[in-house]
Amino acid sequence: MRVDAVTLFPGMIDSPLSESIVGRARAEGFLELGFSNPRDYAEDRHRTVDDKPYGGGTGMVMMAEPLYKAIRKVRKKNSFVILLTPKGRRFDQSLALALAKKKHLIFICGHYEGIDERVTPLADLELSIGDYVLTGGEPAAVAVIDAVTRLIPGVLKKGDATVNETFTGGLLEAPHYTRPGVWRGRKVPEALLSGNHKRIAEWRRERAEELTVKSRPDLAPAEKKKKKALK
Ligand code: 6GU
Repeated sequence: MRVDAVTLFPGMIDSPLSESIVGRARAEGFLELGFSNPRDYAEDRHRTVDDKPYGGGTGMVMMAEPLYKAIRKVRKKNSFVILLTPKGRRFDQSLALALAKKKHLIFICGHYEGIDERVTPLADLELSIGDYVLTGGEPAAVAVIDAVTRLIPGVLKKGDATVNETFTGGLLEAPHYTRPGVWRGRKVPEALLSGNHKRIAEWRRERAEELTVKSRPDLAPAEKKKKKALK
């Protein structure tokens, strides 16, 4: 997959996505990540990319033309253009799965108070990563690119590593343990040491349901919630 980020601060995206699994996915060619900087398309000698908002108010607004030219530089026929903004649709795992099927993603990262509204029709999707405000779209681009890259076939070592994970099955994942069997007096749950695959699967299912009801009741199936509420 090809991904281009339109950003004034490419280092905020390039650096975190050079580490770990995504860094390896880039080195192995699963992900090709490029950048287009609106600053390179500024038209005055100060290379200005932002200006005061019409109608007054605090903060600066990213100007349409440098942003437009930076997008035009990387946009192709098959590009899917995503504008990162706290006003967008909330990102989730089902959206990550859909985006992982695309050939080319372009992420537009707004900064300052926002971008000139006339650029927004260039986007196929306006996307937010949650109900809080970041200084800019870059950390959101990192989160979305990370979540999408690990779903590209071949990126994760085990082909089925994403099948049973948190959110894919609609439940949070059961807890994990590794050696030692007793750590500072705390034991690994008996079921996991039993070697009985059916018992282990049942234990994981029960813990997943319990955890989901407790930490994310909004994700829990209705009948589980009712049962819990009556107990
Ligand atoms: Cl995509 N951008 C900004 N600036 N803040 C956010 C966000 C995006 N998603 C959540 N908060």
